[in-house]
Amino acid sequence: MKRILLALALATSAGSALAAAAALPATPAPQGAEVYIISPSDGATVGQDVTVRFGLQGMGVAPAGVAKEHTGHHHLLVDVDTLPAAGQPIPADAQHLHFGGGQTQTTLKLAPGTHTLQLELGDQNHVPFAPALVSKKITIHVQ
Ligand SMILES: [Cu+2]
Repeated sequence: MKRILLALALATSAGSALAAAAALPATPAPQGAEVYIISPSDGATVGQDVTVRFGLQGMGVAPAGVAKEHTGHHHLLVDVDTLPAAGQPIPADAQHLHFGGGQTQTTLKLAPGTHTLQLELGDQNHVPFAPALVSKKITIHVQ
Protein backbone atom coordinates (compact mmCIF):
# COMPACT_ATOMS: atom_id res chain seq x y z
CA MET A 1 0.00 0.00 0.00
CA LYS A 2 2.81 2.36 0.92
CA ARG A 3 4.42 1.69 -2.44
CA ILE A 4 1.21 2.51 -4.31
CA LEU A 5 0.86 5.78 -2.44
CA LEU A 6 4.45 6.67 -3.25
CA ALA A 7 3.90 5.91 -6.93
CA LEU A 8 0.80 8.09 -6.93
CA ALA A 9 2.71 10.89 -5.27
CA LEU A 10 5.48 10.61 -7.84
CA ALA A 11 3.02 10.52 -10.72
CA THR A 12 1.32 13.65 -9.42
CA SER A 13 4.48 15.62 -8.82
CA ALA A 14 6.62 14.43 -11.72
CA GLY A 15 3.76 14.52 -14.24
CA SER A 16 4.88 14.29 -17.82
CA ALA A 17 8.49 13.41 -17.00
CA LEU A 18 7.32 10.19 -15.38
CA ALA A 19 4.95 9.47 -18.23
CA ALA A 20 7.80 9.86 -20.70
CA ALA A 21 10.00 7.51 -18.71
CA ALA A 22 7.22 4.91 -18.72
CA ALA A 23 6.69 5.18 -22.47
CA LEU A 24 7.05 2.03 -24.50
CA PRO A 25 9.82 1.94 -27.07
CA ALA A 26 8.52 3.13 -30.43
CA THR A 27 9.42 1.22 -33.57
CA PRO A 28 11.16 3.41 -36.16
CA ALA A 29 9.12 3.87 -39.32
CA PRO A 30 10.93 2.65 -42.44
CA GLN A 31 11.92 5.38 -44.85
CA GLY A 32 9.23 6.04 -47.43
CA ALA A 33 6.48 4.03 -45.71
CA GLU A 34 3.03 5.42 -46.36
CA VAL A 35 -0.48 4.68 -45.08
CA TYR A 36 -3.52 5.77 -47.02
CA ILE A 37 -7.24 5.19 -47.37
CA ILE A 38 -7.98 3.58 -50.73
CA SER A 39 -11.73 4.12 -50.42
CA PRO A 40 -14.03 5.86 -49.80
CA SER A 41 -12.55 8.96 -51.36
CA ASP A 42 -12.25 12.25 -49.53
CA GLY A 43 -15.54 14.15 -49.66
CA ALA A 44 -17.58 11.12 -50.78
CA THR A 45 -21.25 10.74 -49.95
CA VAL A 46 -21.96 7.20 -48.81
CA GLY A 47 -24.63 5.06 -47.20
CA GLN A 48 -24.57 4.06 -43.54
CA ASP A 49 -22.66 0.85 -44.22
CA VAL A 50 -19.25 2.18 -45.14
CA THR A 51 -16.58 -0.12 -46.47
CA VAL A 52 -13.13 1.28 -45.84
CA ARG A 53 -10.12 -0.15 -47.67
CA PHE A 54 -6.72 0.33 -46.09
CA GLY A 55 -3.62 1.06 -48.17
CA LEU A 56 0.00 0.61 -47.13
CA GLN A 57 3.18 1.12 -49.11
CA GLY A 58 6.75 0.33 -48.18
CA MET A 59 5.75 -2.00 -45.33
CA GLY A 60 3.76 -5.14 -44.74
CA VAL A 61 0.75 -5.97 -42.61
CA ALA A 62 1.17 -8.48 -39.79
CA PRO A 63 -1.17 -9.43 -36.96
CA ALA A 64 -0.69 -7.77 -33.58
CA GLY A 65 1.84 -9.57 -31.43
CA VAL A 66 3.91 -10.74 -34.37
CA ALA A 67 7.47 -9.43 -34.22
CA LYS A 68 8.46 -8.98 -37.85
CA GLU A 69 10.51 -6.10 -39.10
CA HIS A 70 8.80 -3.46 -41.24
CA THR A 71 5.30 -4.66 -40.48
CA GLY A 72 2.40 -3.32 -38.46
CA HIS A 73 -1.37 -3.41 -38.26
CA HIS A 74 -4.00 -0.88 -39.14
CA HIS A 75 -6.03 1.29 -36.79
CA LEU A 76 -8.98 3.24 -38.07
CA LEU A 77 -9.60 6.53 -36.31
CA VAL A 78 -13.23 7.60 -36.59
CA ASP A 79 -13.99 11.25 -35.81
CA VAL A 80 -10.70 11.58 -33.93
CA ASP A 81 -9.29 15.10 -33.62
CA THR A 82 -6.16 14.39 -31.61
CA LEU A 83 -3.81 11.66 -32.80
CA PRO A 84 -2.93 8.95 -30.28
CA ALA A 85 0.06 9.78 -28.11
CA ALA A 86 3.53 8.59 -29.03
CA GLY A 87 5.03 5.82 -26.93
CA GLN A 88 1.65 4.51 -25.71
CA PRO A 89 -0.62 1.83 -27.14
CA ILE A 90 -3.30 3.31 -29.36
CA PRO A 91 -6.55 3.39 -27.33
CA ALA A 92 -9.11 0.71 -28.17
CA ASP A 93 -12.61 2.18 -28.20
CA ALA A 94 -15.43 3.03 -30.57
CA GLN A 95 -13.31 5.75 -32.22
CA HIS A 96 -10.02 3.82 -32.34
CA LEU A 97 -10.59 0.52 -34.11
CA HIS A 98 -7.79 -2.05 -34.11
CA PHE A 99 -7.31 -4.54 -36.90
CA GLY A 100 -4.94 -6.78 -35.04
CA GLY A 101 -5.80 -9.74 -37.22
CA GLY A 102 -4.01 -8.05 -40.11
CA GLN A 103 -7.23 -7.01 -41.88
CA THR A 104 -6.94 -4.56 -44.76
CA GLN A 105 -10.56 -3.48 -44.94
CA THR A 106 -13.66 -3.19 -42.80
CA THR A 107 -17.31 -2.21 -43.06
CA LEU A 108 -18.55 0.28 -40.49
CA LYS A 109 -22.04 1.37 -39.61
CA LEU A 110 -22.02 5.14 -39.25
CA ALA A 111 -24.78 7.52 -38.24
CA PRO A 112 -25.98 9.97 -40.88
CA GLY A 113 -23.91 13.14 -40.93
CA THR A 114 -20.33 14.18 -41.56
CA HIS A 115 -17.53 11.96 -40.28
CA THR A 116 -13.77 11.83 -40.56
CA LEU A 117 -11.68 8.72 -41.11
CA GLN A 118 -7.94 8.37 -40.70
CA LEU A 119 -5.64 5.36 -40.59
CA GLU A 120 -2.73 4.90 -38.26
CA LEU A 121 -0.34 1.99 -38.42
CA GLY A 122 0.72 0.55 -35.08
CA ASP A 123 3.51 -1.85 -34.27
CA GLN A 124 3.08 -5.30 -32.74
CA ASN A 125 2.31 -3.67 -29.38
CA HIS A 126 -0.25 -1.23 -30.87
CA VAL A 127 2.22 1.63 -30.37
CA PRO A 128 2.48 4.28 -33.11
CA PHE A 129 5.65 4.21 -35.20
CA ALA A 130 8.20 6.99 -34.89
CA PRO A 131 7.50 9.16 -36.75
CA ALA A 132 3.80 8.28 -36.71
CA LEU A 133 2.51 6.56 -39.86
CA VAL A 134 -0.87 8.16 -40.44
CA SER A 135 -2.95 8.61 -43.54
CA LYS A 136 -4.46 11.82 -44.71
CA LYS A 137 -7.67 12.40 -42.75
CA ILE A 138 -10.68 12.17 -45.03
CA THR A 139 -14.18 13.55 -44.57
CA ILE A 140 -17.23 11.61 -45.69
CA HIS A 141 -20.91 12.44 -45.72
CA VAL A 142 -23.15 9.62 -44.54
CA GLN A 143 -26.74 9.69 -45.76
CU1 LIG B 1 -3.67 -2.32 -32.45
